[in-house]
Amino acid sequence: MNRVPLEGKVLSENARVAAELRERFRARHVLVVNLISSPGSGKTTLLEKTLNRLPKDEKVAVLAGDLQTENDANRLKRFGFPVKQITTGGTCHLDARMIEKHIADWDLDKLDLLIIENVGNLVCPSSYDLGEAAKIVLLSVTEGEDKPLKYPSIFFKSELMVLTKTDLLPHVPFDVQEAVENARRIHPEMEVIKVSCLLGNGLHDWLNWLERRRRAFLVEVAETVA
Ligand SMILES: Nc1nc2c(ncn2[C@@H]2O[C@H](COP(=O)(O)OP(=O)(O)OP(=O)(O)O)[C@@H](O)[C@H]2O)c(=O)[nH]1
Ligand SMILES: [Mg+2]
Repeated sequence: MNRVPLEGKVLSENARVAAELRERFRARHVLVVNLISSPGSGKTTLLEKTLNRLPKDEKVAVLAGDLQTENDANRLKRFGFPVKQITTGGTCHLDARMIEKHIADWDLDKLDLLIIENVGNLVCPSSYDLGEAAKIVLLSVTEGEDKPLKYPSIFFKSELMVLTKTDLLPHVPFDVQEAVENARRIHPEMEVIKVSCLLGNGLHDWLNWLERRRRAFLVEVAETVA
């Protein structure tokens, strides 16, 4: 079988469903962000800290993707917001149909923010549009500052890079400036936030970014409607 045409078909079907989802999210004023990183960079930990700090009446929900286990959803459900796990079986990324299926019984009018934690992988998730407004890439300081150059697609498509685990900087030979320069060689407008979930550093900047991004999204939606 010829793999390329089949892959093209899958991606164009995904793009169609993602476009429908994007329209629905915009119509209901739900900002959707898609968190992508290699396994273990700290996506769920960042979300734990985020949910812990958000006001209890914040209209936020989370979809967490993994090949197996409900572990991440269980970690995140403790904060009282709607959370669902998507277990993909063997698939190394989430796709738009999975999102469509898992939000089917959620009332989007009751949400302002939907955070998707993608399957830990720097390659496959970058090809699958989920109808999100923004992709966010996480890079931890233990991964090496060359990763934006090695995995350019996800750095090119993300508007924000969250540099995680900065508390480990004294213990690893990681050059922050070089990592940021590499990310901006791939994507010159890349915004960067440095966080340590262990110490709490940078979480304020991250929460501010989410708030600013939501305001920009609402303006963008209003301008399209007008
Ligand atoms: N030192 C340090 N460790 C951290 C920090 N954030 C996360 N970790 C640790 O990194 C490991 C992986 O964190 P997770 O949040 O599960 O990572 P993830 O990206 O969600 O992993 P997957 O969902 O499996 O891809 C855990 O042992 C965390 O405790 C941090 O800021 N500093
Ligand atoms: Mg996780």
